[in-house]
This record gives sequence, C-alpha cells and structure tokens, in this order.
Amino acid sequence: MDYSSIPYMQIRGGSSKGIYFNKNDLPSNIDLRDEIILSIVGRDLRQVDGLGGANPLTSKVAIIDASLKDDCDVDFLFVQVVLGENRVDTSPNCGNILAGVGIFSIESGLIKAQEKTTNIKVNMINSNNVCELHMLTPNKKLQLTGDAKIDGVDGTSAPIICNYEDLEGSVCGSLFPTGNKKDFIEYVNITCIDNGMPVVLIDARELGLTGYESCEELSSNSKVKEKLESIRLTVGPMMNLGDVRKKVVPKMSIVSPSRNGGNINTRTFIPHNCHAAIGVLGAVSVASACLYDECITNAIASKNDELIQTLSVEHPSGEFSVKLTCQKTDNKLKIKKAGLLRTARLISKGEAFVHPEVLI
Ligand code: NQM
Repeated sequence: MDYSSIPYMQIRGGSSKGIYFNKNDLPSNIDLRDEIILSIVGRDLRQVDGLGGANPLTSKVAIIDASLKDDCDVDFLFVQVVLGENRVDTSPNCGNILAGVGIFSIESGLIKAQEKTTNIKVNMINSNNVCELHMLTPNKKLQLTGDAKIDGVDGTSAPIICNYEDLEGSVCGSLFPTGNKKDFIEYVNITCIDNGMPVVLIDARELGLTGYESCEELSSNSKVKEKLESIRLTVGPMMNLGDVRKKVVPKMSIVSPSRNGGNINTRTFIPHNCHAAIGVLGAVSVASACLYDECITNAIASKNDELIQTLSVEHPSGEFSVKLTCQKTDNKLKIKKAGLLRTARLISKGEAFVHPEVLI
C-alpha cells in the first residue's frame, strides 16, 4: 500500500483537537504507523512541520474502525503525541477526542445516521471500556450546529451526550490502585484514583498553594512542578503503572474548595503542563473521589448521599459537570456510569502528506 498521503479529518473534540484516521488507511506495523503519525502531527515542540497545535491538547490522534466487538459499533484507539519528545503514548484514554468519534464515524460512512438521533457504542481500545455517544441526526443527517456550550470552547454546537460504563480501574486495574483511599507520600497526603483516568489528587494547601492560581503561574512554578513529578514517579508503580517517566499518566490534580457553586475546584497537570480546563475522564476520576469520605477530598468537596448525582468540577476556564450513577451493595459503593455533555466540530478533511524519509 502507498502511505505517502493518508486521508484524515481534523476535529475539535470537546476542549481538545485531534487528527482522526480510519485504521485501514494506516499500516498494521505499529512502528511504521507511529512514525507516520509523528510525521503528520509534528515531532518537535513547535510542531511547525505538522498539523499539531504545539500544545498537549492539540497534539492528539484518533484511529477508528468498525468494531470487532459484537456489542459495539466502532473501535477507537487514542494516541497522544508527546509534545517535543518525538514519540507517542497509547497508555491513556481521552474523553475529549472520543467526543469527536461520532462525527468521524458518520462523516466517513462507517456508521449510518438514524432518524432523529443516532447512538454509537464506542469500544475504547486503550482501556477496554465502552462509551455510548448520543448524536443529533435529524432527517438522517448529522447536526453540527446547536446551542450546547462547554467551558473552554468559544461559541455553541450540537450537544453530544457521552455515557460511559464501568470505568473503575480502567488503566490501573482498580478504583483505588494503591489499595488505599489516602496515602502519605513525601510528606503529602494524596488520593490515587482511576475511574477512567489515573489521577493523583493533592490538597493545594499541602503544596503551599491556594488552588486558584492561574495555569501560567503554576506552569512556571518549578518548585511545585518538581514536587508533583517526584510524587508521580513514586506512586506510578504503586498504581500498577510501572515506571511512569515516559508516560502521560497519572495526571496530577491540585484540589481546593469550589468558589463558584460547584463541588470542588481543580488545577490539573497532564502531567507536566497545567490543563487550561480539565480532561473528561480526569474530571470523572476527580468527581468520583468526592463520593468517598476517606479520600483527601472529604474536607474539601461537597456531595450528597444520592445514588445518582451530578458533581461540578471547577477548573481554570469554568466547570465540568459529571453525572455519576452508583450502586450500593453491603454498604459498598460502586460507580456504574458516568454521563456528561460535550460538543465537537469538524474543522477540515483531506489528505495528510507523510514525510518521504519515513517511508524509505
Ligand atoms: O481526561 C487531557 C483532554 C485530556 C484528556 C489530558 C481527556 C480525558 O482534555 O479524558 O479528555 O488529561 O491529557 O483532552
């Protein structure tokens, strides 16, 4: 097959932006596939020679195909191009890029739009989880415009409801992968949780912060960044993630009381830069921690005792609402579903040209 140019779509998914490919347009050899991705998205920090946007949130790729699973419609592999490091990481998921999978699937003909609405069951290859996307498709046509607004993105678009099932331990194997709801690491109390995304939560005050600092302020605070990275490297193996020096998980979320009527406030490092908002599954993990009295969030977050509740996670550019559906058996709480609103937009589609040296 000739891989000198590859059909692609560029889609804003939630508050991220990515390059979306059909799996069949890429080689099955993973090393060659990754070289092609790096060539198209950009290998260096500026990504001046590629389609990436020189930010972790715009340096993302989706690979999509008809699902091999009987009960799913499409398979979705998320690939993070690690900014400036000339490599990719497939260990995490991305709920923002996932929000664009429906647009790609319908637009590319993988999925036929139904009358009024189309539900697409996505098999998340990275973590073997499932998310159902509810898309508006009046007259069997994909609706792209609408009045849904998400924080971190200007303007409005058609709503995309994302319903995740059974996310507990998606990457680490269990909801609280260290076996504890609270750990004391390097003289700091932390909660390590994985409900869709491995996240380490730390009370801002324990780092000498208020938790309301701007992203720029935090991203230039080398003392805080060093401390966060040191804790991250220590807890990586404890969270069953092994050596995380070259991984973008766990994410590090600095938490504090909400200031705008939400349940908790966050500043999240993904893991080395502060997120302008918060990742989708990162927000699900933070909201999930708020439900457990033993987590470090107990003194910070508000919650109620309902089995279905919506928690609002505040972040630098607004808030993110997560609806959690739980089950209680023998007084043990299990989070079964996470529902949330996203929007997405098709920005461009065409052919992406691969650097000829990659194919020699
Ligand atoms: O947590 C950023 C994003 C993400 C990932 C990150 C995401 C998620 O905002 O599901 O969406 O944490 O690297 O796209």
